Amino acid sequence: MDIKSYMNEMKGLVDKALEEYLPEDAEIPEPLKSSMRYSLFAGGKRLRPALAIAASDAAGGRRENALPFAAALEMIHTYTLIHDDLPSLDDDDLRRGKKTNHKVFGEAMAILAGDALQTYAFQLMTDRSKVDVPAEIILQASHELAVAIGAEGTVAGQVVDLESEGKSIDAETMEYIHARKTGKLIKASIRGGALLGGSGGEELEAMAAFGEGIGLAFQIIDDILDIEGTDEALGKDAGSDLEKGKATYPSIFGIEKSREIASGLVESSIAKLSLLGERAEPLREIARYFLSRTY
Ligand code: GRG
Repeated sequence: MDIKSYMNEMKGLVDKALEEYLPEDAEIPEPLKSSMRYSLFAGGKRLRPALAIAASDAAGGRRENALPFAAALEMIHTYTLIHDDLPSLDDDDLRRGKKTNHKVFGEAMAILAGDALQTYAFQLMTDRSKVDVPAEIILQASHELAVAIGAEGTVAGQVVDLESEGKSIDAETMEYIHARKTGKLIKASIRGGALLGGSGGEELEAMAAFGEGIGLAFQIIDDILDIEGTDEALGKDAGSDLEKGKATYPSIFGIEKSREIASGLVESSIAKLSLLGERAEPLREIARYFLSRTY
C-alpha cells in the first residue's frame, strides 16, 4: 500500500467533512468563525482523524459513522495548537506554515476560537443525527476523549511541561509530559475510531495498546524534528524546545538513541496488532510513516 496516497485520501475525506460541519456560512458570529476556520484549514496533516478512520476500518465499521468523530478530533487538536501558541504559553509566531491565530485575530479571539473549537467537537460527535451507532458507544468514545484531553490528560501534560521549563527533569517526568500532551489524544483517536467501528474485547485492547506505543513514538520524532528541521519544512518555529530549555528525548538520550527508541516502539506497537488481519494494514503503515515523516 502506498502510504502517501492513503494519507492524501484521508486528508481529502477529512477536509470535506470539516467543510460540511463548519461551513463558511455557519451561523457563528464574525470574527470568531473566521478565526476557527483559519487554523482548522491552515493545512494540518490530519493524522488523528486518519488514525480514527483507519481504526474504524480495521474494526469493519462504516466510514460515515467515524467521520464526525474524526473531524471532532481535528477540531480538538487545532484548539490545543491555537492555545499552545499564545503569548502566555509558547508565544509562537508560526504554525502550519502560517501566522499563528493570535497574530492574525488577536489574543482574545484566539482564546475564544480555541474554546469554541473544543466545544464544537463535542457538539458534533454527540449529534446522533449524524451517525448510525448505539448511543452508549457514542457516550463511551466521547467520555474517553474528554478524559484524554482534560485535567488528567493533555492539560495535565501542558501544566507539568510549563512548570518544568528551564529545570532539569528526569526521563520519568518527560514521559509523563509526552504521554499526556500528545499520547493520550492519539490513543483516544484510535480507541474512539475502533469503538465507533464496532470493536470490543481483545481487538479493542490491542488497538489501544498500539495507540499508546505509537503516541509516544510520534512525540519522540517530533522532538527530533524540532532539532533537525527548519521553520520552512516544519511550518512552525523550529528549535523552540532548546530555546525554552525543555527536556526532550534527544536532550536526554541524544538523537541516534531517540530514533532507535522510536523505531523500537513502532515495531512493538505493530506487533500488538497481530490478531487483526489485513484490515489493520493502514494502521500499521501510518505507524511506519511516523518514523519517516519530515514535518
Ligand atoms: C493548550 C491545553 C493545551 C494544550 C496544549 C498539544 C499541546 C498541548 C500543544 C501543542 C504543541 C505540541 C508540540 C504538542 C505536541 C503534539 C504535537 C506534536 C503537535 C503537532 O501535531 P501534528 O504534527 O501537527 O500532527 P499538524 O499541524 O500536522 O496537525
